[in-house]
Amino acid sequence: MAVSNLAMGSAEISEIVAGLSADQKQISPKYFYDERGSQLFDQITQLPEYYLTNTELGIMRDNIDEMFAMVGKQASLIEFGSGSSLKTRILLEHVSELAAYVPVDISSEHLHASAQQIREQFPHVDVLPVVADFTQAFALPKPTVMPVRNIIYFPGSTIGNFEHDMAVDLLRVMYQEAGKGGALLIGVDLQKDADIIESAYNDSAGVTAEFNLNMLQHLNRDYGANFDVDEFAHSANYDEDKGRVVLELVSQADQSFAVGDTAFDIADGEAILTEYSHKYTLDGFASMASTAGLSVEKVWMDAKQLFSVQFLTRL
Ligand code: AVJ
Repeated sequence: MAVSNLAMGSAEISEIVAGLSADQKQISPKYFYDERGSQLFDQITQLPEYYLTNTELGIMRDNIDEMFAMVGKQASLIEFGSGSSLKTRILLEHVSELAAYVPVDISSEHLHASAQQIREQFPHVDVLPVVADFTQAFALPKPTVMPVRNIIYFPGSTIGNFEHDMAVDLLRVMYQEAGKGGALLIGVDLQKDADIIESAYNDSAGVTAEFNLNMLQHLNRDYGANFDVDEFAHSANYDEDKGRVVLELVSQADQSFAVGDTAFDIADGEAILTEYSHKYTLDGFASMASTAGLSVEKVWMDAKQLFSVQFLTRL
């Protein structure tokens, strides 16, 4: 079992080794999400300091009728990333007469389990899961009912994980998948007081620290690494100039570790970058979207303007 896991992960191992060989050691945030990491992320979304999820949910609840009016009837709702969230359920409950719901995820197991749950809860919805890496163009399934338009749904400010050029590339894939007459509904976290942002990534219960450190456990378990997890510490800082949170794992000693056959040295105080979480201004996001051929038609926010849900159409 462990051996076949390693064999299946050889492309990933090369990617991990390349990231750790760079001047700034780094590991992609996608390695947060093994089973334990997904559980920890669910816990994060319920932390009092982590304003993102609850604020976005509130924005959805408060504006769902207006959102439905913009989506229209007989649309195909295409969700980039996991399709089991509460936000998706709010949409499916209120957006009646959907032609189809198409969750797109790279993890087939997770995707099919959540698709099945959605089918049970919404038996009238044509649920057509697609296993794909959504950063690349992929083929859309043909629903039984011909959709009037495609709506790409990308909640959670996951767009914030991508640096500017990669975010534009991803928005271009969405533009393309939306097709003629298509639109995007996307959750976008906003720039705000640095203390609010830093607390969201340095919670008092230490869940985010555990989430960050779990990445090393995940690599030890599934990718033949041998990190001494106790010798690393969680760090999260908001870089106000760049408008992004930088998550790192900081080495607590001069030490070495290996990933598969490749050995690495890391100095005391040296960091491994694990995640960027970009925060946007409304103008900054609109200009990034326009580079990808998209125009912001509508922005919904909470009263404190912490978070936004935005409706974008093709220019
Ligand atoms: C799922 C990428 C939106 O950036 O806030 C939460 C991930 N990292 N706490 C975020 C995360 C640390 C989250 N995203």
